[in-house]
Amino acid sequence: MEVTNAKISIEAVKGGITQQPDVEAIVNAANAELTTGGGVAGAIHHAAGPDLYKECQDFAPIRPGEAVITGAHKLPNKYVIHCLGPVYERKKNHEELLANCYKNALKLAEENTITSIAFPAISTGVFGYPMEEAAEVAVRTILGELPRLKQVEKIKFVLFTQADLEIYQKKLEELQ
Ligand code: AR6
Repeated sequence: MEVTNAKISIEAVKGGITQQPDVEAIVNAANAELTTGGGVAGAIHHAAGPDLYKECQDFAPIRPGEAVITGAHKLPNKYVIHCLGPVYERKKNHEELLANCYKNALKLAEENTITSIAFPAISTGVFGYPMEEAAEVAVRTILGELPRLKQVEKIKFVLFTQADLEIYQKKLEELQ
């Protein structure tokens, strides 16, 4: 699945976030302390090695919706952009905070002249955000940011399961 808007391509793929050597930056679904954690964060820290944790400690803690950038160490990428997604709680501002993750990650990508970036489905694991709702926020926010992007040319959504991939593909078709 690929959506092309002028010179920016957006695609959804099935896979692991640490196995995306074709992008300059991968996004981490971090915790506030920027420690190893599980899920995406665990996989990223495991693959990057202990120096990533050391570099992260200068930036911690971060708040929900915030993003910080580090090197990627042993990963096949150049940068890791760490976002703290919101914990899903009904009637709270989780939607705005999740959108801020995508906006702030893209802002850092632009500031660092990054041309390609891969996002996992932030907040949809331990933080309990339903995949369907999270995909809507992710895709809508990214599409809304496209006119502001001058450096980024390629955006990938990396989903862990076929079911999650199909949800994203449907959203990309609906919202483009
Ligand atoms: N590659 C791509 N997607 C993955 C991978 C992977 N290697 N591993 C899991 N997913 P989560 P959150 C999917 O829990 O909800 C951590 O422990 C997973 O199926 O990683 O933002 C941190 O330390 C799910 O759809 O992130 C935080 O404390 C999605 O990625 C907390 O969990 C996100 O799952 C963050 O929770």
